[in-house]
Amino acid sequence: MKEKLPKLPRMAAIHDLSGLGKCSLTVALPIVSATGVECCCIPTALLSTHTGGFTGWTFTDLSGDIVPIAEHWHELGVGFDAIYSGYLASEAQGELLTRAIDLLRGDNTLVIVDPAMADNGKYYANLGDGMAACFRKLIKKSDIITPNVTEACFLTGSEYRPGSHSMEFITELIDKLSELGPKFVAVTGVSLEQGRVGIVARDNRSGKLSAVMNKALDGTFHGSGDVFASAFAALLTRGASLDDALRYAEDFVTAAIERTALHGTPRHYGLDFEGALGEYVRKIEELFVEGV
Ligand code: PXL
Repeated sequence: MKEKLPKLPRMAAIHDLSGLGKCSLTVALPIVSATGVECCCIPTALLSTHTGGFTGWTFTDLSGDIVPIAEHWHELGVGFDAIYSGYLASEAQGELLTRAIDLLRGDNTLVIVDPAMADNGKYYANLGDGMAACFRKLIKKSDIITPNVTEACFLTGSEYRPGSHSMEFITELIDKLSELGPKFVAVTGVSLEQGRVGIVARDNRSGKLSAVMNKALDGTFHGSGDVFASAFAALLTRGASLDDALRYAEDFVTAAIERTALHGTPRHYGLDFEGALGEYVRKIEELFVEGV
């Protein structure tokens, strides 16, 4: 038994809890924990399923709890190394999240905003341009954003283009997104050539552009963005470099997509990441000298 371990990194994860159809908290909690980061949850809504590909879902709005939970944690004096948010159940939640971030953020807290609202050129059910406006405000509070190509277009008022994408188009999107203030922009679902898909990212402090690509499978896998963003956010919180976090999160999401296809799982049920967690955890051990 070791005598001492370094402090466990701590993240506040502010997302909805959709009971079936893996996304949001049902993805963030297991992946963030497996990455060796404490995951403190603020559930923003409770749904029976997510809203993509299902009908008749139940919905309970938990907006009224967001700020009181953050206030309680603030009063307890608990520090957070990261705050990670995604899908918003209403436009009004943008303002509540801004208040929660203000309450929980310290000098060195990383704020990761995944503006989960759209894919394949379309907003998710019941969402529209108002949500893009709401995320534009929230992004002003963030250090890191992880939009997919559709979300990047909606946030910047650009016309959506399906792949293959030119690097020029993607860097233009990154330029416009950077005007909103984040230090690091990672655009997901980018296909620079047929048959390959991945992430193009830029560190705005150094100007360094990185691209991480893997083999693409046909069609859309629901929840891929949430699996990527959860692993990426957690790796950064654990202290990984941006390049390492991109590579390990992208490889993990690719392995999870392959397993989903092999299982024949309906696409709207989300990614079968469970069986890919073991290898992910073993691989990231190479990155961190100290255990958790
Ligand atoms: O994965 C994004 C997401 C999160 N939460 C809910 C959703 C969606 C996408 O459809 O409906 C409730």
